[in-house]
Amino acid sequence: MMRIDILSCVPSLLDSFFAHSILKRAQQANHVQVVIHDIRDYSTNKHRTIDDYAFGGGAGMVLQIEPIARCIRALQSERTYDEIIYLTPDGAQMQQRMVNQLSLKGNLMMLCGHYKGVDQRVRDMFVTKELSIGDYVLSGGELAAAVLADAIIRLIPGVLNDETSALTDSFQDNLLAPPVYSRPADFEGHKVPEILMSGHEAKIEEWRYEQSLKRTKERRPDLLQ
Ligand code: 6GU
Repeated sequence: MMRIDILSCVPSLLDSFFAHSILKRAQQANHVQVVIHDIRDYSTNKHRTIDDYAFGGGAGMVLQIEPIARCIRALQSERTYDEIIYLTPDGAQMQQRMVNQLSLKGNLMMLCGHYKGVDQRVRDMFVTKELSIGDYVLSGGELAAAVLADAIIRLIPGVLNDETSALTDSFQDNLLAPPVYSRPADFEGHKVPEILMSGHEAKIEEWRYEQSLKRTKERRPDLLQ
């Protein structure tokens, strides 16, 4: 079973996300265990503080190394981690290829940054991979960790109902997904393409491939390079 430990100073942001839908079912079916840790629990002072001013001055607080190191080491005493991932806007942008690779791992740790970030020594000493979800700044790494965990967990065999559906995702083969339709066949004069109701499987596959190619050329020509 895959295990994902997420370290955060705002763990309540993550709790409800993993308590729902596919992610809840994946955990109930023992495909994955997601454990969220409150970094504040590893503070040693009575006010449970975990941040301090930056050396050298400047605006913004820095997450200190001590509580984070204590938390990471406590977890490492229980299991060996394949990757310790720091979610940060200056990391490499997440791509499906990376997500595919991570979905094959056993134990992953994800560290969510906040404020001005974590003390650089956390990154130097513990972190093995730094990832961003895009070129915009969030107030914390929690949403990015949730995005990454969701993208990974849905790839674990057995997690999706239709076991083949992850294979036909946009990006899985550098093509965007084709349009899909359901009933009614005619909504206020807007009709479903005839071919999809022909029952001709090979023709339908060909049509879907053509539509994928057309969409990709129009919307994401960069994927075809
Ligand atoms: Cl991983 N963290 C934050 N704070 N902002 C981001 C991000 C991560 N990825 C994009 N923006």
